[in-house]
Amino acid sequence: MKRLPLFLIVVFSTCWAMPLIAGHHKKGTIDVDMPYVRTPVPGHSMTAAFLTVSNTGEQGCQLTGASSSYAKKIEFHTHQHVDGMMKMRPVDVVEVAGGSSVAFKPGGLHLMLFGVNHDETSSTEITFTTDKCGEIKFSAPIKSIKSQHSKAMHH
Ligand SMILES: [Cu+2]
Repeated sequence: MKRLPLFLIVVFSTCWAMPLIAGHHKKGTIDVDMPYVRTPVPGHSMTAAFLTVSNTGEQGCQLTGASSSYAKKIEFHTHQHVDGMMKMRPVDVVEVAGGSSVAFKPGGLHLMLFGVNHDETSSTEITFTTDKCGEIKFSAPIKSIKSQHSKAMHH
């Protein structure tokens, strides 16, 4: 029996370790906390997702895009007052400075999901692409706002 070339052994051991790394929310210096996707209003194919992105490293990172099997397209949006009205504006990149965090929350910065895949109903995986921090994959539950409100009222 021939010995395997060294590079093949390296490739195999890297593949073996991949699921362990992918199962964790943390990649490089970027952490994703409390992600969730708002259940779309019946009959609508658009919705929003919210989460907090933290950068525990010293170097700043830019989020350059987001994708998911749950949506055909995902954009970064922010809310702005324009002529006394709240309007959503697309944002190309989201800067997360070293040692800081950025909140995507209702009424502020959010992920806008277009062309929702109604087959996925309980959770989905979202991937961020970044300039210097690699790809960040995380799982987000799909939740209705109603259930959140009733939870909040118990407090
Ligand atoms: Cu929006």
